[in-house]
Amino acid sequence: QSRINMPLMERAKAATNPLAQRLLTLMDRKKSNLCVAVDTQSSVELISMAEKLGPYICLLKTHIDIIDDFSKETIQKLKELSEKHDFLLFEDRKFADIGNTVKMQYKGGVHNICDWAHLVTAHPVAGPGVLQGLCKAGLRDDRGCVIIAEMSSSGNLNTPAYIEDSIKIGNSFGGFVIGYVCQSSIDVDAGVILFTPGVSLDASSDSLGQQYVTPETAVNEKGADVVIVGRGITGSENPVERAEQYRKRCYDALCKRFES
Ligand code: BMP
Repeated sequence: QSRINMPLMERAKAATNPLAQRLLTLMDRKKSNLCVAVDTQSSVELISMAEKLGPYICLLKTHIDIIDDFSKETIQKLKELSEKHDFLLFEDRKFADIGNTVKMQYKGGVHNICDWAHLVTAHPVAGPGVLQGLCKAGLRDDRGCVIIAEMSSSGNLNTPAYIEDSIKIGNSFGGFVIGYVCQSSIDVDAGVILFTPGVSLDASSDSLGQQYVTPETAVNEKGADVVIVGRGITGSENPVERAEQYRKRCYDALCKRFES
């Protein structure tokens, strides 16, 4: 049995990374492989979405540096809601610099990301140093990284060789890297998690290069375990209803894949 058709709890048992185990178990418990991307500049809106959508998601993805009215209270509330509604916090910081710089970006500044974000993203373009740097700042059981192997945007520079090398780098940091952001069903161990953004039921693209597929295409053809949805939920008239619709479509597709 491979990652593709193994049930979540079997994969949790196969996972060597404690945070990957925790996320796979949480997905099974909540019947959700939906990560919502709340890309808003208002902390009030961010907290309100986290409160409303919390019951339907396994992960809340933030871009904390776009918040205009950021304060420590924003983080305090996010932490409280993460516990109340049983989801993990995923800061999409896309660290991409030399190790020494990302170490400071991870644990310093006003955002102090490693204090609160269970997961962060990193581009491996600078080489393994980016992960060495992040590990220096925050290697503990409830902190992990998702490597961006392949982007959803048109014209991206992620060649097959780049994707393959990204996975080699990620695999050599198995204690910290829990999976990959990608657009294809790359060959990874059963305990490793694939995350796929660029999913919408309404649009096939936006005006700035984003490309969308349906939840079913993401899970079945692109091998997604976790589906990342932003504006398809947050930009709709009824985000709660929409989140439940996406949750169900994404999770049903995943369960069908186990049975295949
Ligand atoms: P939306 O569904 O509104 O297009 O948002 C997608 C989210 O996923 C954004 O927060 C974006 O930064 C992120 N993302 C992406 O769209 N493609 C990638 O390849 C990697 C990402 O992190």
